[in-house]
Amino acid sequence: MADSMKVLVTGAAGQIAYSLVIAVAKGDVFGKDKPITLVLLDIPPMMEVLEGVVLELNDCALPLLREVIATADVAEAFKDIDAAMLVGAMPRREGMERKDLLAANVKIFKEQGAALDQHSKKTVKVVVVGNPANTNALIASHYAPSIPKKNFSCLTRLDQNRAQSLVAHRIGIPNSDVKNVIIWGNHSSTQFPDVRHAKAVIGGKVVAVPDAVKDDSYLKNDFIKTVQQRGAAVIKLRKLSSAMSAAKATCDHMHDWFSGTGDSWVSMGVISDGNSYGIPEGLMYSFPVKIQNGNWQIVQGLDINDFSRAKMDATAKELLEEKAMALAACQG
Ligand code: NAX
Repeated sequence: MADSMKVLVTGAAGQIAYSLVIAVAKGDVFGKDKPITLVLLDIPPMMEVLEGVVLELNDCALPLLREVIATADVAEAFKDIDAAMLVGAMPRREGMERKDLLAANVKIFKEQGAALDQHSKKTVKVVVVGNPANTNALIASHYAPSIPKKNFSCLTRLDQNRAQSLVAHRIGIPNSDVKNVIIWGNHSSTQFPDVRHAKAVIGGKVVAVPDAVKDDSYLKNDFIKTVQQRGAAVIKLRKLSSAMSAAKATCDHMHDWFSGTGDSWVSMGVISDGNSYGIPEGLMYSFPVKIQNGNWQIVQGLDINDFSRAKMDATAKELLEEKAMALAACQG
């Protein structure tokens, strides 16, 4: 439909998508005045489940939802889209090694990168949620050379939201009164959640988060570990991985990319330019970014101490290894 925004969600029969598609279709992401055409992609064995999701979406009678296209055809799914939320991925099975998981996903994101290149608008904005999210996003971008690298990103907003909520609870203030929490690096257990530059609003005054928390040992140890291991903690209790919170974070990520961040920063996995914080060029690395008119810029000039340096380098090293493994798998 000509006046609507065309949004693709992959892995659309899965659990994250179940919370995500309703939020997109309700206007929570692209605005309450923006009609939406929703494209839902999954694999052929999931088409029946996907048809059920379509019935439910129709049954919501949503004012902004103009059309729903459910398909297992990659070319059809990527045609003329304005935004892509790439959630579908091959899950890690028992006994599977990291490199096998990477190789299986590289195949998916190579195909989807080529489909973006061939069928999507050149202005499309892409967020990869499916794991390993950073490297999957890198591969999709690699196989879509006609689309600017700045249009590709991966989700670390869930990690940011987890970190923000943890410190807000610790200080005893609303989540909205904590700003500028940073996630550096990979969406994996090597990520570095950093609150050194974050601000809290307490009694109307803006205070540095470390001064508000007053417990450096907690911030350097338990806090970091809790954020790094939060996904595993949810799986242990729910017997399923984070879905509602992952969908909410995906909405936050896309909302801010399209609408801007004002004076604060958010964290996004984006392509490293080689000139920011000593991170090698060409990695899909999570940085603090400011967004204006749909364009993100890495926040520059933050002071990095030895503790942070070591953590930022460790997660970059893991991403370099993943990148090498993924590119090798592409040749195979
Ligand atoms: P589900 O297993 O519920 O759903 C995944 C869906 O993707 C399935 O319906 C499956 O058929 C589909 N799929 C598989 N291959 C596909 C392909 N080639 N094209 C289209 N669809 C395909 O998983 P869910 O809980 O929804 O999680 C989805 C992904 O998000 C996983 O890779 C998961 O690890 C990742 N996560 C990433 C997070 C992040 O912060 N970046 C956090 C949450 C989540 O763990």
